[in-house]
Amino acid sequence: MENSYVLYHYPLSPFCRKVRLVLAEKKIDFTLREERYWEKRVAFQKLNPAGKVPALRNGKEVFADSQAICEYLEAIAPDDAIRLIPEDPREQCEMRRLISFFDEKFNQEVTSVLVFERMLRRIQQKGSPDERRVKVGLEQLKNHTKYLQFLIMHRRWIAGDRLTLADFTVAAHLSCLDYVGLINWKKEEYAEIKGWYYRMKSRRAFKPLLSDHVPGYFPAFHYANVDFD
Ligand SMILES: N[C@@H](CCC(=O)N[C@@H](CS)C(=O)NCC(=O)O)C(=O)O
Repeated sequence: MENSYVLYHYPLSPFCRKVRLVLAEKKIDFTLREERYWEKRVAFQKLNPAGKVPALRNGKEVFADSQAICEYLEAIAPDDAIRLIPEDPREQCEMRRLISFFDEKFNQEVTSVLVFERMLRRIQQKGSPDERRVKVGLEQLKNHTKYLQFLIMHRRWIAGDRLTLADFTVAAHLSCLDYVGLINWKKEEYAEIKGWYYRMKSRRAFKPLLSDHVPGYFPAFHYANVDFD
């Protein structure tokens, strides 16, 4: 496939991580361009009027919004590429329900709060962490973990019997939280989730994410180790 894809991203954005994973799973070459979206660079605002990452550029064409990008990639990838959207409408519906649950509710209550308070606040020079927000975010993480545990106990993958975009969505969120050291894999509540995350983390497409390094913020000690030690 003709390829000059450039992904405008920020390393600890779960939405960008999802797209990076899907591009790699589909073996589509791309280059990464880090975008500090909060600086509101004029050229980037022109590229994506929503001002958000990820945005995927191919020459003059620009694709934005992680879910729209992933669906586009599913449609244009060669026939022998891995399929990540089920054909069955019921399975599709369940996959999309879970993607929107994690990209909206989980992100709003957990990922965006904790990643901002633990890291982005300082990078964006917005003062020291608001510990009250951290506490609420951690409490919400506990509640959502119960639901994730429930899902994993009843199905092989997040949305059912097969690997779908929903798995990459959830793995992208968890990997951000894991980078900032907010997941204690030794806790009982992660027992089943850990097995699933191990399967995700062991995939070749995941490797580049495990080498991410935000200057000045080392990832949690176990972050890059597939076996969590
Ligand atoms: N629904 C969008 C959400 C993307 C998003 O909110 N990205 C954040 C970074 S994690 C962003 O760029 N925020 C900038 C803003 O809201 O102005 C997607 O799935 O791509």
